[in-house]
Amino acid sequence: MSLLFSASVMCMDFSNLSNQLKEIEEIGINRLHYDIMDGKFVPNITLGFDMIKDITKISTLPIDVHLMIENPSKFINILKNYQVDSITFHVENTINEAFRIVELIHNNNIKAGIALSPLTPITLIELILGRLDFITIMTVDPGFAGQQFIPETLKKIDFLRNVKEKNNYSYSIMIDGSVNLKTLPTIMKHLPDILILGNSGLFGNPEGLKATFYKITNIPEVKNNYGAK
Ligand code: S6P
Ligand code: MG
Repeated sequence: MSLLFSASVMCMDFSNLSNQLKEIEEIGINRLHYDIMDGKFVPNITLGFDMIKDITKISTLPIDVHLMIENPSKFINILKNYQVDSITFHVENTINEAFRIVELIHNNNIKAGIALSPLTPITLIELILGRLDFITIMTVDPGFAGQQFIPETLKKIDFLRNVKEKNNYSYSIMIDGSVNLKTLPTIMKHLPDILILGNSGLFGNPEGLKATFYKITNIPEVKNNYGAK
């Protein structure tokens, strides 16, 4: 297994965005995590669509969009014009159209993912798992950076790994929310595929991005899997 890291754009320092984008690529971060919130599905508003264009001028990393909005299907037709690698939407407000949305995303040659808020049971998406490229297990309630980790969510990873193995599915399991030096030894017991680093794990650390990421990748449980082929 080869563990990947994704950096949360909403947690970056916007006064220094282009340097931070370059630096995270240099230090070995593998992907960019781009949160879009509308103040309705979650009580916060974050990044808009247009900034993706500017980011792709600076960064070569694949961009994963995480939609935390009402009516996500309405926006796939906008996002298809941006160079994003994947679009993830939440199942909690799309239960009657999840298959349709996945198809719409795939028809635009974009990878499709579903995110689950902490309290959403993993069995809710069992029937659609074979069609997904990514599943995001939220380990905090969606909406804000810097929240407290919810360890009960980690058992969802075990379920997903089992189903994936049994059925030969190809999705990657992403962990989003409070991934940091303190929580990683516990998270790594469940062997996720992609870890999203935000405020608590990377950008909020005064030691700087390089030193912080070095520490993260040297946690023994991480070191054994990071970069492994
Ligand atoms: C939260 C959002 C996340 C955050 C990231 C924050 O709703 O989906 O992607 O950007 O998780 O990281 P942290 O470590 O500060 O919780
Ligand atoms: Mg997110």
